Amino acid sequence: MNKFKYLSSCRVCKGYNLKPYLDLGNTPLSNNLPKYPFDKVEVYPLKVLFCEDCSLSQLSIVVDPKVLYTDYVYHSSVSQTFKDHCRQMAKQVKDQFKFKSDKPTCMDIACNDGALLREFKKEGFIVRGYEPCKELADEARGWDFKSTPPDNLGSTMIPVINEFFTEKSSNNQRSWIGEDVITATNVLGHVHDLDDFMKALVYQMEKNEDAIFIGEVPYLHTLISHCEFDTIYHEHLSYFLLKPLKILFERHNLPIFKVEYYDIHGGSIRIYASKPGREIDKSVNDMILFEETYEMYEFKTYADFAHQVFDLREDLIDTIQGIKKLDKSIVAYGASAKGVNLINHCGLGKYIDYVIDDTPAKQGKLIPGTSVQIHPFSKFDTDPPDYILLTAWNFKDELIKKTKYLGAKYIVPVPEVEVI
Ligand code: DWN
Ligand code: ZN
Repeated sequence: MNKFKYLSSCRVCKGYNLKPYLDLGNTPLSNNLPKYPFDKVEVYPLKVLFCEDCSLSQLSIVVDPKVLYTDYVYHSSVSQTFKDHCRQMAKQVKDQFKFKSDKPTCMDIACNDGALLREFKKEGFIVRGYEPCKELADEARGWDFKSTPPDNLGSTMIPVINEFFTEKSSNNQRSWIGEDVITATNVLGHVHDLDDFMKALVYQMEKNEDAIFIGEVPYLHTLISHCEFDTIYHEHLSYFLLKPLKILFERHNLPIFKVEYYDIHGGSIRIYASKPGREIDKSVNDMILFEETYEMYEFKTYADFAHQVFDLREDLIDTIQGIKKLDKSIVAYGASAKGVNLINHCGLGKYIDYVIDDTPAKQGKLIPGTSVQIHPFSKFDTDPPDYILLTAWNFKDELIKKTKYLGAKYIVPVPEVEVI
């Protein structure tokens, strides 16, 4: 496959009424971090389309997943906030649902470094995972030869299939089917062939009448209302409201029976789905009504959003330029995918002295599209900044708590530019 292809129809309803509403221009891949300034950085179109039939927002292209996820640098467990969120989910699921066995099973799709699996394991679940990136799959297994005596490997290891979760890979793992709980946090938005994913899910749930699927995705209403345009990047193929998810899951006879909202990752919805039979919680209808009330099924909502993006971008550039005129230093904290996007789309590379990130896999690399280096936290102490740009604003409290002692001011870019 060429490294990307153009979307031909809506990935949920297969309709052709796709209307572009935001074009962020040719943009580097947010997590493909170059090692050297002269490394070739590929750019790809970054345009968002609105489906007038099912209201799914989606990118106009699909970048080859192998390009995006083979050497994947994002590690979920770097954030304590996210680990706490995983703990809340595991505890709530254990308390909320009755399982046949006192050792229920849980499988996490695209389990990254195992942040969620470990929390379900602590709650007494037998856990497994799928993860396409080899290094992350090894980390999720907790399979650390050095510290685990050979005869004790089994007790620490979590079985993880180093593959994408597809109908084919699911069918190949026949012995694995029948989980009580199947989870996928920040996955559905990354999947191009959603029907293939759903067929794999149906297959996985085939042998367990009471199986439940729990999926978490960034919520498009929050993205729009909080102007979180930097979360639009090539890994995020789709931007969900409940409505298109409902259409997709009902098409595969796995109706969504409950939905919850969480602040994590800038605002996310958690959907619960199962085979027909469970009572549909009022939260489902309430959210559909909410989306209708806030005109999320109207194109004009998205045309207005595009203007807000332009205004926020101008505001951020003015703020940054004003600070640089005072000859102050600016450091970005968080080489997040959204941060890479923000820096590129607003042309901030020339104003940022360096970036800090606590992810070892990101350190020593560069922000793509710039010559800005990513350093470990220790650089804050050897080269303290006047201002810290919170490029991982979704973890604002956690980042401020860790850096307060430096006495720097903070630039918060989203939902509106503020200096605190
Ligand atoms: O969907 C996705 C979300 C869930 O995560 C993926 N496609 C990619 C990724 O997006 P992101 O990189 O924008 O996510 P985060 O979790 O907002 O990125 C935070 C960045 O900040 C990471 O690179 C880690 C870094 N960080 C840090 O260095 N120290 C974060 C915290 C909380 C810290 O204390
Ligand atoms: Zn559609």
